[in-house]
Amino acid sequence: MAMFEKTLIANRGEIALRILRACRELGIRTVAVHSVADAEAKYVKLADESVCIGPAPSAQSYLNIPAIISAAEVTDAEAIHPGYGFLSENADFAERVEKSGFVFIGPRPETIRLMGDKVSAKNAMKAAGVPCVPGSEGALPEDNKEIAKIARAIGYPVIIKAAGGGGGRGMRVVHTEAALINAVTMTRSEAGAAFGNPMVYMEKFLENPRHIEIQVLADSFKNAVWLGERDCSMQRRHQKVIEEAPAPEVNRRLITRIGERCAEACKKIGYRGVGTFEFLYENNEFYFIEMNTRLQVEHPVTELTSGIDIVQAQIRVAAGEKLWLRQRDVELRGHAIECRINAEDPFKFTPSPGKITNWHPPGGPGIRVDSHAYTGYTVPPHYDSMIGKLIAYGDTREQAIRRMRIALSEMMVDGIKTNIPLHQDLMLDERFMKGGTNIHYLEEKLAAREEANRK
Ligand code: MV4
Repeated sequence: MAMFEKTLIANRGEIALRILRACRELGIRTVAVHSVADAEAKYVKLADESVCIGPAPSAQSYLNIPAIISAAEVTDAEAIHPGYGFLSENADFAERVEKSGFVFIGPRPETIRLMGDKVSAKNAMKAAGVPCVPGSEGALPEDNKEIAKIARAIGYPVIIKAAGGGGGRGMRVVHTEAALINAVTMTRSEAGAAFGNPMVYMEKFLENPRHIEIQVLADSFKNAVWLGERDCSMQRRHQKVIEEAPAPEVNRRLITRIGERCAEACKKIGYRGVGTFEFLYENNEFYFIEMNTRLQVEHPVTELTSGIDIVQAQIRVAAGEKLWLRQRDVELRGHAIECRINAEDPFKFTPSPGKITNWHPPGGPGIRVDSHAYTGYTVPPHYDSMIGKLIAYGDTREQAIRRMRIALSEMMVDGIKTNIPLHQDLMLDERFMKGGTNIHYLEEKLAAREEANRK
Protein backbone atom coordinates (compact mmCIF):
# COMPACT_ATOMS: atom_id res chain seq x y z
CA MET A 1 0.00 0.00 0.00
CA ALA A 2 1.38 3.39 -0.97
CA MET A 3 1.87 5.68 2.03
CA PHE A 4 1.33 9.42 1.65
CA GLU A 5 4.40 11.35 0.59
CA LYS A 6 3.31 14.55 2.27
CA THR A 7 0.71 15.40 4.91
CA LEU A 8 -0.57 18.75 6.11
CA ILE A 9 -1.17 19.10 9.86
CA ALA A 10 -4.21 21.31 10.42
CA ASN A 11 -3.65 21.92 14.12
CA ARG A 12 -1.27 23.46 16.65
CA GLY A 13 0.51 22.81 19.93
CA GLU A 14 1.38 19.43 21.37
CA ILE A 15 -0.85 17.47 18.98
CA ALA A 16 0.74 19.09 15.91
CA LEU A 17 4.11 17.90 17.25
CA ARG A 18 2.71 14.42 18.02
CA ILE A 19 1.35 14.08 14.46
CA LEU A 20 4.62 15.40 13.03
CA ARG A 21 6.54 12.67 14.86
CA ALA A 22 4.16 9.97 13.62
CA CYS A 23 4.58 11.22 10.04
CA ARG A 24 8.38 11.25 10.39
CA GLU A 25 8.41 7.63 11.52
CA LEU A 26 6.23 6.66 8.56
CA GLY A 27 8.55 8.52 6.17
CA ILE A 28 5.94 11.18 5.37
CA ARG A 29 7.00 14.78 4.77
CA THR A 30 5.06 17.35 6.76
CA VAL A 31 3.47 20.74 6.25
CA ALA A 32 2.69 22.74 9.38
CA VAL A 33 0.05 25.45 9.10
CA HIS A 34 0.08 28.12 11.77
CA SER A 35 -1.44 31.41 12.86
CA VAL A 36 0.62 34.57 13.28
CA ALA A 37 0.67 33.86 17.05
CA ASP A 38 2.33 30.45 16.50
CA ALA A 39 4.92 31.54 13.90
CA GLU A 40 7.82 30.96 16.31
CA ALA A 41 6.64 27.59 17.63
CA LYS A 42 9.32 24.88 17.53
CA TYR A 43 7.14 22.28 15.80
CA VAL A 44 6.53 24.78 12.97
CA LYS A 45 10.28 24.93 12.43
CA LEU A 46 10.62 21.14 12.73
CA ALA A 47 8.11 20.58 9.91
CA ASP A 48 9.50 20.22 6.38
CA GLU A 49 7.41 23.20 5.27
CA SER A 50 5.17 25.72 6.95
CA VAL A 51 2.40 28.06 5.83
CA CYS A 52 0.91 30.96 7.78
CA ILE A 53 -2.88 30.69 7.40
CA GLY A 54 -4.09 33.77 9.24
CA PRO A 55 -4.08 36.00 12.31
CA ALA A 56 -4.14 34.74 15.91
CA PRO A 57 -7.91 34.23 16.42
CA SER A 58 -8.70 30.61 15.49
CA ALA A 59 -11.80 31.65 13.54
CA GLN A 60 -9.43 33.26 11.04
CA SER A 61 -6.67 30.63 11.10
CA TYR A 62 -7.16 27.09 12.47
CA LEU A 63 -10.86 27.20 11.53
CA ASN A 64 -10.27 28.90 8.17
CA ILE A 65 -11.21 26.12 5.73
CA PRO A 66 -10.29 27.90 2.44
CA ALA A 67 -6.89 28.94 3.86
CA ILE A 68 -6.09 25.37 4.96
CA ILE A 69 -7.14 23.85 1.63
CA SER A 70 -5.10 26.49 -0.25
CA ALA A 71 -2.08 25.63 1.91
CA ALA A 72 -2.49 21.95 0.95
CA GLU A 73 -2.71 22.96 -2.72
CA VAL A 74 0.37 25.19 -2.78
CA THR A 75 2.51 22.64 -0.89
CA ASP A 76 1.17 19.68 -2.91
CA ALA A 77 0.21 17.70 0.24
CA GLU A 78 -1.77 14.50 -0.28
CA ALA A 79 -3.56 14.25 3.05
CA ILE A 80 -4.75 16.50 5.87
CA HIS A 81 -4.62 15.49 9.54
CA PRO A 82 -7.07 17.59 11.61
CA GLY A 83 -5.81 16.63 15.12
CA TYR A 84 -8.43 17.23 17.83
CA GLY A 85 -10.71 20.23 18.41
CA PHE A 86 -10.84 22.89 15.65
CA LEU A 87 -12.06 21.22 12.40
CA SER A 88 -11.54 17.61 13.48
CA GLU A 89 -15.25 16.75 13.75
CA ASN A 90 -16.52 19.13 11.10
CA ALA A 91 -18.21 16.99 8.41
CA ASP A 92 -18.31 19.92 5.96
CA PHE A 93 -14.55 20.35 6.30
CA ALA A 94 -13.93 16.61 5.74
CA GLU A 95 -16.15 16.78 2.67
CA ARG A 96 -14.40 19.84 1.23
CA VAL A 97 -10.99 18.25 1.86
CA GLU A 98 -12.04 15.16 -0.12
CA LYS A 99 -13.80 17.16 -2.89
CA SER A 100 -10.54 19.11 -3.31
CA GLY A 101 -8.72 15.84 -3.96
CA PHE A 102 -7.00 15.33 -0.59
CA VAL A 103 -7.41 12.50 1.90
CA PHE A 104 -9.02 13.49 5.19
CA ILE A 105 -7.28 11.54 7.97
CA GLY A 106 -10.42 10.55 9.80
CA PRO A 107 -13.78 8.88 9.20
CA ARG A 108 -15.91 9.43 6.10
CA PRO A 109 -17.84 12.75 6.18
CA GLU A 110 -21.17 10.85 6.40
CA THR A 111 -19.93 9.07 9.55
CA ILE A 112 -18.85 12.35 11.15
CA ARG A 113 -22.27 13.79 10.32
CA LEU A 114 -24.07 10.73 11.72
CA MET A 115 -22.17 10.94 15.03
CA GLY A 116 -22.38 14.76 15.19
CA ASP A 117 -26.14 14.41 15.56
CA LYS A 118 -26.42 12.73 18.97
CA VAL A 119 -29.92 11.42 18.19
CA SER A 120 -28.82 9.64 15.02
CA ALA A 121 -25.62 8.46 16.73
CA LYS A 122 -27.60 6.86 19.53
CA ASN A 123 -30.07 5.26 17.14
CA ALA A 124 -27.23 3.83 15.05
CA MET A 125 -25.46 2.41 18.09
CA LYS A 126 -28.62 1.00 19.60
CA ALA A 127 -29.33 -0.75 16.28
CA ALA A 128 -25.74 -2.05 16.26
CA GLY A 129 -26.16 -3.65 19.71
CA VAL A 130 -24.40 -1.07 21.90
CA PRO A 131 -26.23 -0.55 25.25
CA CYS A 132 -27.54 3.03 25.58
CA VAL A 133 -28.98 5.15 28.42
CA PRO A 134 -32.76 4.57 28.62
CA GLY A 135 -34.50 7.50 26.96
CA SER A 136 -36.79 8.85 24.26
CA GLU A 137 -37.02 7.09 20.91
CA GLY A 138 -35.19 9.74 18.93
CA ALA A 139 -36.01 13.45 19.13
CA LEU A 140 -38.81 14.69 21.40
CA PRO A 141 -42.19 15.42 19.78
CA GLU A 142 -43.85 18.87 19.82
CA ASP A 143 -46.82 17.76 21.92
CA ASN A 144 -46.38 18.59 25.63
CA LYS A 145 -48.59 15.72 26.80
CA GLU A 146 -46.51 13.29 24.78
CA ILE A 147 -43.29 14.70 26.30
CA ALA A 148 -44.68 14.31 29.83
CA LYS A 149 -45.67 10.73 29.02
CA ILE A 150 -42.13 9.91 27.86
CA ALA A 151 -40.63 11.43 31.03
CA ARG A 152 -43.04 9.47 33.23
CA ALA A 153 -42.13 6.25 31.44
CA ILE A 154 -38.39 6.90 31.91
CA GLY A 155 -38.83 8.11 35.49
CA TYR A 156 -37.44 11.31 37.06
CA PRO A 157 -34.84 12.70 37.16
CA VAL A 158 -34.42 13.00 33.39
CA ILE A 159 -31.96 15.00 31.30
CA ILE A 160 -32.83 17.00 28.18
CA LYS A 161 -30.00 17.11 25.66
CA ALA A 162 -29.58 18.93 22.35
CA ALA A 163 -29.09 16.64 19.32
CA GLY A 164 -26.50 19.12 18.03
CA GLY A 165 -24.75 19.41 21.41
CA GLY A 166 -22.29 17.05 23.05
CA GLY A 167 -19.34 17.37 25.34
CA GLY A 168 -21.57 18.96 27.97
CA ARG A 169 -23.08 21.74 25.87
CA GLY A 170 -26.86 22.13 25.71
CA MET A 171 -28.17 19.97 28.53
CA ARG A 172 -30.69 20.41 31.36
CA VAL A 173 -31.58 18.13 34.26
CA VAL A 174 -35.26 17.93 35.22
CA HIS A 175 -36.42 16.58 38.59
CA THR A 176 -40.18 17.09 38.43
CA GLU A 177 -43.00 17.13 35.90
CA ALA A 178 -43.73 20.75 36.89
CA ALA A 179 -40.32 21.82 35.53
CA LEU A 180 -40.37 19.63 32.41
CA ILE A 181 -41.92 21.68 29.62
CA ASN A 182 -40.06 24.87 30.47
CA ALA A 183 -36.76 22.92 30.44
CA VAL A 184 -37.55 21.40 27.05
CA THR A 185 -38.53 24.80 25.61
CA MET A 186 -35.40 26.49 26.96
CA THR A 187 -33.05 23.73 25.77
CA ARG A 188 -34.70 23.80 22.32
CA SER A 189 -34.29 27.54 21.88
CA GLU A 190 -30.70 27.55 23.15
CA ALA A 191 -29.88 24.61 20.86
CA GLY A 192 -31.41 26.39 17.87
CA ALA A 193 -29.26 29.46 18.56
CA ALA A 194 -26.03 27.60 19.43
CA PHE A 195 -26.07 24.66 17.00
CA GLY A 196 -28.62 25.68 14.33
CA ASN A 197 -30.62 22.60 15.32
CA PRO A 198 -33.45 22.86 17.88
CA MET A 199 -33.96 19.07 18.16
CA VAL A 200 -33.69 17.71 21.69
CA TYR A 201 -33.94 14.24 23.22
CA MET A 202 -34.47 12.85 26.71
CA GLU A 203 -32.57 10.36 28.85
CA LYS A 204 -32.76 8.97 32.35
CA PHE A 205 -30.38 11.20 34.38
CA LEU A 206 -27.67 9.12 36.02
CA GLU A 207 -26.72 10.78 39.31
CA ASN A 208 -23.23 9.46 40.04
CA PRO A 209 -21.72 7.82 36.96
CA ARG A 210 -18.13 7.40 35.88
CA HIS A 211 -17.02 8.40 32.39
CA ILE A 212 -15.40 5.41 30.70
CA GLU A 213 -14.63 5.36 27.00
CA ILE A 214 -13.59 2.65 24.53
CA GLN A 215 -10.91 3.29 21.88
CA VAL A 216 -11.49 1.68 18.48
CA LEU A 217 -9.45 1.38 15.28
CA ALA A 218 -11.02 0.42 11.95
CA ASP A 219 -9.91 0.18 8.32
CA SER A 220 -11.87 0.83 5.11
CA PHE A 221 -12.66 -2.88 4.70
CA LYS A 222 -14.97 -3.40 7.69
CA ASN A 223 -12.25 -4.69 9.98
CA ALA A 224 -12.22 -3.20 13.47
CA VAL A 225 -10.57 -3.77 16.84
CA TRP A 226 -10.96 -2.14 20.25
CA LEU A 227 -7.82 -1.11 22.14
CA GLY A 228 -9.09 -1.07 25.71
CA GLU A 229 -10.84 1.61 27.72
CA ARG A 230 -9.94 4.86 29.47
CA ASP A 231 -11.43 6.26 32.67
CA CYS A 232 -11.84 10.03 32.26
CA SER A 233 -13.99 10.74 35.30
CA MET A 234 -11.56 13.24 36.88
CA GLN A 235 -12.89 16.41 35.27
CA ARG A 236 -13.91 19.98 36.02
CA ARG A 237 -16.53 21.81 33.96
CA HIS A 238 -16.36 19.16 31.24
CA GLN A 239 -12.57 19.58 30.96
CA LYS A 240 -10.77 16.34 31.67
CA VAL A 241 -7.91 16.72 34.13
CA ILE A 242 -6.60 13.14 34.55
CA GLU A 243 -7.21 10.07 32.38
CA GLU A 244 -6.12 6.50 32.95
CA ALA A 245 -6.15 3.05 31.41
CA PRO A 246 -7.43 0.55 32.37
CA ALA A 247 -10.46 1.79 34.35
CA PRO A 248 -9.96 0.82 38.02
CA GLU A 249 -12.40 -1.52 39.73
CA VAL A 250 -14.41 -2.56 36.69
CA ASN A 251 -15.06 -6.20 35.84
CA ARG A 252 -12.77 -7.19 32.93
CA ARG A 253 -15.33 -9.54 31.42
CA LEU A 254 -17.93 -6.80 31.33
CA ILE A 255 -15.51 -4.35 29.67
CA THR A 256 -14.49 -7.00 27.16
CA ARG A 257 -18.13 -7.56 26.27
CA ILE A 258 -18.66 -3.82 25.75
CA GLY A 259 -15.43 -3.43 23.76
CA GLU A 260 -16.45 -6.27 21.45
CA ARG A 261 -19.84 -4.60 20.93
CA CYS A 262 -18.06 -1.38 19.94
CA ALA A 263 -15.80 -3.14 17.44
CA GLU A 264 -18.85 -4.98 16.00
CA ALA A 265 -20.71 -1.66 15.71
CA CYS A 266 -17.78 -0.20 13.75
CA LYS A 267 -17.97 -3.10 11.31
CA LYS A 268 -21.74 -2.67 10.96
CA ILE A 269 -21.62 1.04 10.15
CA GLY A 270 -18.43 0.80 8.06
CA TYR A 271 -16.47 3.01 10.44
CA ARG A 272 -12.99 4.00 9.24
CA GLY A 273 -10.18 5.44 11.34
CA VAL A 274 -9.82 5.82 15.08
CA GLY A 275 -12.79 6.62 17.28
CA THR A 276 -14.03 6.67 20.85
CA PHE A 277 -17.29 5.35 22.28
CA GLU A 278 -18.19 7.38 25.38
CA PHE A 279 -20.07 5.56 28.12
CA LEU A 280 -21.46 6.43 31.50
CA TYR A 281 -20.79 3.62 33.98
CA GLU A 282 -22.97 3.25 37.07
CA ASN A 283 -23.95 0.23 39.21
CA ASN A 284 -21.93 -2.18 37.07
CA GLU A 285 -23.66 -1.12 33.84
CA PHE A 286 -22.35 0.67 30.75
CA TYR A 287 -24.53 3.17 28.90
CA PHE A 288 -23.43 4.64 25.57
CA ILE A 289 -23.88 8.42 25.29
CA GLU A 290 -21.80 9.76 22.37
CA MET A 291 -19.15 8.80 19.86
CA ASN A 292 -16.09 10.95 19.10
CA THR A 293 -14.81 10.58 15.55
CA ARG A 294 -11.39 12.12 16.21
CA LEU A 295 -8.02 11.32 17.74
CA GLN A 296 -8.37 12.28 21.43
CA VAL A 297 -6.13 14.23 23.78
CA GLU A 298 -5.85 11.19 26.08
CA HIS A 299 -4.80 8.67 23.38
CA PRO A 300 -1.32 8.19 24.99
CA VAL A 301 -2.65 6.14 27.93
CA THR A 302 -4.05 3.66 25.40
CA GLU A 303 -0.79 3.70 23.42
CA LEU A 304 1.16 2.78 26.55
CA THR A 305 -1.17 -0.03 27.65
CA SER A 306 -1.70 -1.50 24.15
CA GLY A 307 1.73 -0.85 22.64
CA ILE A 308 0.00 0.52 19.53
CA ASP A 309 0.90 3.90 18.02
CA ILE A 310 -2.61 5.23 17.51
CA VAL A 311 -1.58 8.20 15.37
CA GLN A 312 0.45 6.05 12.98
CA ALA A 313 -2.40 3.53 12.86
CA GLN A 314 -4.83 6.34 12.02
CA ILE A 315 -2.63 7.52 9.14
CA ARG A 316 -2.10 3.98 7.82
CA VAL A 317 -5.81 3.15 7.63
CA ALA A 318 -6.49 6.55 6.03
CA ALA A 319 -3.92 5.64 3.34
CA GLY A 320 -6.01 2.54 2.59
CA GLU A 321 -4.01 -0.07 4.46
CA LYS A 322 -5.90 -3.16 5.58
CA LEU A 323 -5.89 -3.64 9.35
CA TRP A 324 -2.70 -5.52 10.29
CA LEU A 325 -4.00 -6.60 13.72
CA ARG A 326 -6.70 -9.00 14.75
CA GLN A 327 -8.40 -8.62 18.12
CA ARG A 328 -6.32 -11.44 19.62
CA ASP A 329 -3.16 -9.48 18.69
CA VAL A 330 -4.26 -6.63 20.97
CA GLU A 331 -2.70 -7.33 24.35
CA LEU A 332 -3.32 -4.87 27.15
CA ARG A 333 -0.67 -4.64 29.85
CA GLY A 334 0.14 -2.45 32.83
CA HIS A 335 -1.40 0.85 33.84
CA ALA A 336 -1.03 4.39 32.44
CA ILE A 337 -2.09 7.74 33.90
CA GLU A 338 -2.09 11.09 32.12
CA CYS A 339 -2.03 14.50 33.81
CA ARG A 340 -2.99 17.39 31.56
CA ILE A 341 -0.60 20.27 32.23
CA ASN A 342 -2.40 23.59 31.81
CA ALA A 343 -1.11 27.15 31.87
CA GLU A 344 -3.57 28.26 34.54
CA ASP A 345 -3.86 29.27 38.15
CA PRO A 346 -3.94 26.00 40.16
CA PHE A 347 -6.61 27.33 42.53
CA LYS A 348 -8.68 29.83 40.54
CA PHE A 349 -8.29 28.10 37.13
CA THR A 350 -7.86 31.42 35.32
CA PRO A 351 -5.59 31.17 32.23
CA SER A 352 -1.93 32.07 32.72
CA PRO A 353 -0.36 32.70 29.31
CA GLY A 354 3.11 34.21 28.95
CA LYS A 355 6.75 33.36 28.53
CA ILE A 356 8.12 30.12 30.00
CA THR A 357 11.46 31.21 31.44
CA ASN A 358 12.48 27.70 32.49
CA TRP A 359 11.04 24.42 31.17
CA HIS A 360 12.46 21.28 32.71
CA PRO A 361 10.42 18.17 31.88
CA PRO A 362 10.81 14.99 33.96
CA GLY A 363 12.05 11.63 32.71
CA GLY A 364 13.04 8.17 33.81
CA PRO A 365 11.40 4.76 33.47
CA GLY A 366 7.76 4.82 32.40
CA ILE A 367 7.57 8.59 31.90
CA ARG A 368 6.38 10.24 28.68
CA VAL A 369 5.97 13.97 28.08
CA ASP A 370 3.94 15.11 25.08
CA SER A 371 4.52 18.84 24.81
CA HIS A 372 5.58 21.50 22.34
CA ALA A 373 6.85 23.77 25.15
CA TYR A 374 10.50 24.74 25.73
CA THR A 375 12.47 27.33 27.68
CA GLY A 376 11.74 30.68 26.05
CA TYR A 377 8.40 29.58 24.56
CA THR A 378 5.56 32.06 24.97
CA VAL A 379 2.16 30.49 25.63
CA PRO A 380 -0.22 32.56 23.50
CA PRO A 381 -3.45 33.79 25.14
CA HIS A 382 -5.65 32.92 22.15
CA TYR A 383 -6.04 29.15 22.52
CA ASP A 384 -6.67 26.31 24.95
CA SER A 385 -4.50 26.50 28.08
CA MET A 386 -3.13 22.93 27.81
CA ILE A 387 0.64 23.12 27.26
CA GLY A 388 1.43 19.45 27.54
CA LYS A 389 0.63 16.05 28.92
CA LEU A 390 2.60 14.10 31.46
CA ILE A 391 2.01 10.36 31.19
CA ALA A 392 3.26 7.70 33.64
CA TYR A 393 3.23 3.98 32.93
CA GLY A 394 3.79 1.12 35.38
CA ASP A 395 3.13 -2.59 35.82
CA THR A 396 0.42 -1.67 38.31
CA ARG A 397 -1.69 1.40 39.04
CA GLU A 398 0.27 1.93 42.25
CA GLN A 399 3.55 2.00 40.33
CA ALA A 400 2.13 4.43 37.75
CA ILE A 401 0.99 6.74 40.58
CA ARG A 402 4.41 6.58 42.28
CA ARG A 403 6.16 7.38 39.02
CA MET A 404 3.73 10.24 38.37
CA ARG A 405 4.44 11.74 41.82
CA ILE A 406 8.18 11.65 41.18
CA ALA A 407 7.75 13.10 37.68
CA LEU A 408 5.56 15.94 38.98
CA SER A 409 8.15 16.74 41.66
CA GLU A 410 10.92 16.91 39.02
CA MET A 411 8.95 19.03 36.58
CA MET A 412 9.84 22.72 36.53
CA VAL A 413 7.84 25.32 34.66
CA ASP A 414 8.80 28.91 35.50
CA GLY A 415 7.37 32.19 34.25
CA ILE A 416 3.72 31.08 34.12
CA LYS A 417 1.36 29.39 36.54
CA THR A 418 0.42 25.76 35.94
CA ASN A 419 -1.92 23.21 37.47
CA ILE A 420 1.02 20.99 38.57
CA PRO A 421 0.19 21.65 42.28
CA LEU A 422 -3.36 20.36 41.67
CA HIS A 423 -1.97 17.15 40.15
CA GLN A 424 0.42 16.74 43.09
CA ASP A 425 -2.52 17.06 45.45
CA LEU A 426 -4.57 14.52 43.44
CA MET A 427 -1.75 11.96 43.29
CA LEU A 428 -1.87 11.93 47.12
CA ASP A 429 -5.67 12.02 47.37
CA GLU A 430 -7.01 8.97 49.20
CA ARG A 431 -10.09 8.54 47.04
CA PHE A 432 -8.06 8.85 43.85
CA MET A 433 -5.51 6.38 45.19
CA LYS A 434 -8.31 3.93 45.91
CA GLY A 435 -9.56 4.36 42.34
CA GLY A 436 -12.98 4.60 40.73
CA THR A 437 -14.09 8.14 41.65
CA ASN A 438 -17.11 9.47 39.72
CA ILE A 439 -17.53 12.52 37.45
CA HIS A 440 -18.45 14.79 40.39
CA TYR A 441 -15.48 13.95 42.60
CA LEU A 442 -13.08 16.71 41.56
CA GLU A 443 -15.66 19.50 41.70
CA GLU A 444 -16.78 18.30 45.15
CA LYS A 445 -13.19 18.17 46.35
CA LEU A 446 -12.49 21.69 45.05
CA ALA A 447 -15.68 23.03 46.65
CA ALA A 448 -14.66 21.48 49.99
CA ARG A 449 -11.20 23.02 49.66
CA GLU A 450 -12.72 26.46 48.97
CA GLU A 451 -14.97 26.07 51.98
CA ALA A 452 -12.03 25.13 54.22
CA ASN A 453 -10.05 28.13 52.95
CA ARG A 454 -12.82 30.61 53.75
CA LYS A 455 -12.84 29.54 57.41
C1 MV4 B 1 -25.36 12.50 31.20
C2 MV4 B 1 -25.16 12.57 32.60
C3 MV4 B 1 -26.04 11.87 33.39
N1 MV4 B 1 -27.07 11.17 32.85
N2 MV4 B 1 -26.38 11.80 30.70
C4 MV4 B 1 -21.91 15.58 29.99
C5 MV4 B 1 -21.05 15.59 28.79
C6 MV4 B 1 -21.77 14.84 27.77
N3 MV4 B 1 -20.85 14.08 26.98
C7 MV4 B 1 -22.73 13.97 28.51
N4 MV4 B 1 -22.74 14.44 29.85
C8 MV4 B 1 -23.49 13.85 30.81
N5 MV4 B 1 -24.54 13.12 30.35
C9 MV4 B 1 -27.21 11.15 31.51
N6 MV4 B 1 -28.23 10.46 30.99
C10 MV4 B 1 -24.08 13.31 33.09
C11 MV4 B 1 -23.24 13.96 32.19
C12 MV4 B 1 -22.13 14.68 32.76
C13 MV4 B 1 -20.82 14.26 32.54
C14 MV4 B 1 -20.51 13.17 31.74
C15 MV4 B 1 -19.19 12.79 31.51
C16 MV4 B 1 -18.17 13.50 32.11
C17 MV4 B 1 -18.44 14.57 32.91
C18 MV4 B 1 -19.76 14.98 33.14
C19 MV4 B 1 -20.02 16.07 33.96
C20 MV4 B 1 -21.31 16.47 34.16
C21 MV4 B 1 -22.36 15.77 33.56
